[in-house]
Amino acid sequence: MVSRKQFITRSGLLALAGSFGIKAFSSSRTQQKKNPFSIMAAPAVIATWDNRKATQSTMQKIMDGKSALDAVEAGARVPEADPDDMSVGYGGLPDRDGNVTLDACIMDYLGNCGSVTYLQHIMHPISVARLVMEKTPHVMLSGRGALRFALDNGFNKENLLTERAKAAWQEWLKKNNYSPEIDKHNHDTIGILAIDKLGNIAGACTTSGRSYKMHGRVGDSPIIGAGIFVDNEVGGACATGLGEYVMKTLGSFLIVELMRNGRTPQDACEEAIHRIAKKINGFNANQVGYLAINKKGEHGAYAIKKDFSYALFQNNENKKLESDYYVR
Ligand code: SD4
Repeated sequence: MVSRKQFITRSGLLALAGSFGIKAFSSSRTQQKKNPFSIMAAPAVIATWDNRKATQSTMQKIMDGKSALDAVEAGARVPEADPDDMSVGYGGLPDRDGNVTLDACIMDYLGNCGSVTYLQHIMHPISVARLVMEKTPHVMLSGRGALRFALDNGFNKENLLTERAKAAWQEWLKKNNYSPEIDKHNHDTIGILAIDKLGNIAGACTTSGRSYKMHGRVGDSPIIGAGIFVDNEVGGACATGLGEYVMKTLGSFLIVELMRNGRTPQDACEEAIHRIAKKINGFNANQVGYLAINKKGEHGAYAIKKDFSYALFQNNENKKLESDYYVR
């Protein structure tokens, strides 16, 4: 029989254990934990195009002890605020009607994700995407709803169309030729992946999308599984280039699944480009570039065509590298 004293002591202990349990549970979304699948690769950051300023900021956050999620958000905010980056955020080239409409998404090591599409007037869509992830039961908010959510959460409404982007659009209007080639000259969309000190991985992607797109067009960048995908058991992948190709083949998800089945990041990126080549007629008229990183910190890069560059910050070095490609 349990005495009254024993009962009080036991139930007290149970209550104490319960409260720890609840605390551990409620903090699991916000507090960094080492994942059992983590192999503890050294921190690494990889980003599409020559986004070395972004990989620098991302690595700085990691070195300051921040999570991969905080780090990729900080990294993505760099080109978003840069008026000279004409594919992302402020200064991005508009749609064919002159509106700057932004797409972004973010994903953490627990599989939480958030996304905004067709967002206007907000300089940092990546931070809005993160709030969608953290403050709503949803993954994606679009257009006016996304804008209202951003304004309700303290973001400011701004004019994102710079004089330079406006002049480029007005020049384009003279010919009004709706087949802009995506190449190194007109594309800097940032897809960024990071592994933090705990070996956890996160990814982010942000863009103003295909320049002079149809009003309302949304690309791959805010689509989880297309623009980015992260699985902390395996690694992550991200995409840039013609979103329609990436969406039709769900490239980033495909790459992560290939890595799950034992393929190297390089091999997986190549296979995802081969899939585009096999499935999409006339695929070589446009560019797609993929990046991947696995939990060991090994990376891969592959593109349809020449001139896909990327930035890699690893082993204390922040480098610009050129990807191998399919069409010779
Ligand atoms: C899109 N994937 O909207 C984006 C464009 C891009 O560098 O990556 N540009 O289709």
